[in-house]
Amino acid sequence: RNQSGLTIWLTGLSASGKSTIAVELEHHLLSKRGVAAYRLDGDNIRFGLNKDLGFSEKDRNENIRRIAEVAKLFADSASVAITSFISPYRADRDTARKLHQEDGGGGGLPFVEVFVDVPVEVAERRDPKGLYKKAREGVIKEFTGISAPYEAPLAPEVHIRNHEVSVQQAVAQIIAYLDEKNYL
Ligand code: GGZ
Repeated sequence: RNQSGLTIWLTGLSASGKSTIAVELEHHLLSKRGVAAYRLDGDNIRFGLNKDLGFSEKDRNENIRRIAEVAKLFADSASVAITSFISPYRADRDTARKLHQEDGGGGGLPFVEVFVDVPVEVAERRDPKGLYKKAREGVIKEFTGISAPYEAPLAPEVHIRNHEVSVQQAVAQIIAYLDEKNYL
């Protein structure tokens, strides 16, 4: 098995299903493969390390920069880091990728970008937390997909059309890629 770990970077709109996939993927890696996996998400990052940050473009840039650094530490410790953040800016995701792949003498760490793709109409119809509604009403400003940009990945390692598949199928798609690359 790849001794140096890797980062699986989920990106997609609010309510696209990133967290659900991340939870199932982590569980699969731990229970079926015996691989140490650790999830970074809003609950353990935005309420802790990044509680000083909001949702302006500048704060999102910094949010993603710090998350990339932390994910790299987990990957470097031979864990599979699974991040689930909107990460709406292509440049930020590319910086996260470079941070992993640049060779610090050890050949770099694999960075697997997973686009959790649902049309914004689908995410807005789901609206599990009522955030899209608040964004439409102007109560929440700069809401991704409504009043702030989401720059879709151009060449993600894995592209999940998440309104068309089950969570098990989504996880299987990611695992198939990891197996193909011999990352596990
Ligand atoms: C987007 C927002 C916003 C704004 C609060 N725009 O569905 P959720 O609730 O649980 O996930 C969203 C989460 C996004 O945080 P991230 O750290 O993933 O964003 S980023 O990568 O862009 O830094 C949503 C909630 O926070 N939320 N305000 N304005 N999502």
